[in-house]
Amino acid sequence: MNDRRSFLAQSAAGLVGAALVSRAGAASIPEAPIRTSAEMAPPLIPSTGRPYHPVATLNGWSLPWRMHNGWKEFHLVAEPVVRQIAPGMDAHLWGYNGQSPGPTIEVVEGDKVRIFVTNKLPEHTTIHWHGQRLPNGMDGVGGLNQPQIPVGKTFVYEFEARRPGTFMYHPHADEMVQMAMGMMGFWVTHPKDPSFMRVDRDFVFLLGAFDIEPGSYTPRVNTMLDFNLFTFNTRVFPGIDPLVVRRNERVRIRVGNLTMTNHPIHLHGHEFEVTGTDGGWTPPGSRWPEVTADIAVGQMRAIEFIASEPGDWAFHCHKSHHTMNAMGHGVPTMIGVDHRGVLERITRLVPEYMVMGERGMADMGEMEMPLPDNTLPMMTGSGQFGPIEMGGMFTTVKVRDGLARDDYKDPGHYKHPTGSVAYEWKGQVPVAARPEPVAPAKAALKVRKPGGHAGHH
Ligand SMILES: [Cu+2]
Repeated sequence: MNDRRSFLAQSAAGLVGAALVSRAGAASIPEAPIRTSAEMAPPLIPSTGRPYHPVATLNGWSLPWRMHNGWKEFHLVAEPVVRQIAPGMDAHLWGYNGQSPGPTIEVVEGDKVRIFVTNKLPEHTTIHWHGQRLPNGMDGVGGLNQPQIPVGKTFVYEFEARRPGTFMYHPHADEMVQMAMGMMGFWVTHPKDPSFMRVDRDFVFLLGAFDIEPGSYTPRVNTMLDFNLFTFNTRVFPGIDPLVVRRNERVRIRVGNLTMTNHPIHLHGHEFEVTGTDGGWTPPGSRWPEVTADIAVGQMRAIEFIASEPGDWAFHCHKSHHTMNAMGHGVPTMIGVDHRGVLERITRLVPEYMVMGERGMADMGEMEMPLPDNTLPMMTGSGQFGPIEMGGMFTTVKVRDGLARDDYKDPGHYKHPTGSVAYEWKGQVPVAARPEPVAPAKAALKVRKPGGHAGHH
C-alpha cells in the first residue's frame, strides 16, 4: 500500500490544482485540475465514493472529483491547449483541462454525476456524452437538447450513470472544427460489483486524426479525408506509452474512434476477444478469437486477453499509412527507377538533392534528413535491433515476468532468451529453380481476335 501511495504522490506532481480540490469543497464549483504533461499518470485509485478498479489512460490521466451531497462532481474546462504529439513536435489544439484528449472520467454504475463545463474557447461549445442513457436535455447536442455554452460561461450537466461500460465525450457544437482541433475524452462507468468482468490492467485511449502541415502547429480544420497524423490519445509513435503488463495478467484495452475512417487495430503474439462495445458488454457466447479488431468511426471496442507471452509485442493500426507520420505521401514511387546520370546533373544545380525511395523507403528510417521545425520524421523510432520505421498509430505491449501489480513504467527492451531471435543463415543458399518463362512474342502470336460476330470489324 505504501508503494502505491508514493506512486500516487509522484503522479500528483503532474497535476496542478489537484491538491486544491478538497479546499474548494466549500465553494460552489469544484476546482478544475489542469495537467500540462503528456506522460501517463498512474491509475487514479478512488479515495471517496464507491470502490472500483481504475483504468490507465495512455499518455493521459483521470479527472479527480469531489463528493458533494451525494453527487460526484467534476469540472471540465474547454480551452486552447498545447499538446506534445511526440518529442520534437507540439500542436496547438483545443482540449480540456490542459490537454487533448481531455482527462478520463471514471464513475461507478448508479453514481449521480454532476459535471461543470466552463467554456474558455473563442467560440461556443457543448459536450455530448456518447453512449450514455440520460435525460434528453443532458445529451449535449447544441440547439437540439440545450442552448450552446457561450464563451466564458459555465453550464452544468447532471445525470445518473445508469449503465456500466465504455463511453466517450466530445462537443456537439461546431463539431467538425472542434473535433479536428482535438476536443474529446474517455469515460468509463465501472460496475457496481467490482468483481464483475474483473481484469488486472485496463488501458483506455481514443483514436484521433489531424492534418498539420509539416513546420506548422495548428490543424487544418476543413480536411475531410487526407489527414497526415494518426494518433492514440493525440500522440504518435514513438511518443505513445507502451502498454506494460505483468505476464499472465488479464488485460483489457478499450479503444474509441473519433476519426473520419475505420482503424483495424492489431495485436501481435496473442489472440483476444471483443468483450465490450459502446453499447455494453458482449455476451460470452457471442465472442470469437481475433488478432485484429476493426473499429469503425464513432465506435468503441473493449478487447481482452491473457498476456501469457513475454516480449515486446507490436500493437498498431493495420492501415500502413496510419503508422507513418506527416510528410512524404505526395512522393512518387521510385522503386526500380534508375537515377544514374540524372542525380549527377541535378546535384550540379541543387547540391543537397537526395534521391528517395529507389530501393524502397527503408532508408528513411535511418536517414537524418533536414526537416522543417516542429516536424516529426515520417518513419522513426528505434529498437534494440535498429530503426523500427514506424510512426502514427503504433506502440508496443510489453509483457514481463515479475512486475509489481501497479508498475506501469517502461521496463526497457525485452531480453530474448538465447537462441530465440531470427538469425542469419551463414551456409550455402541454393539457386532457386524457376520454370522457363513463355516468350512474350510467341505467346502474343497465339492470341486470335474473336470472329464471327456482327459489329466486330
Ligand atoms: Cu488506422
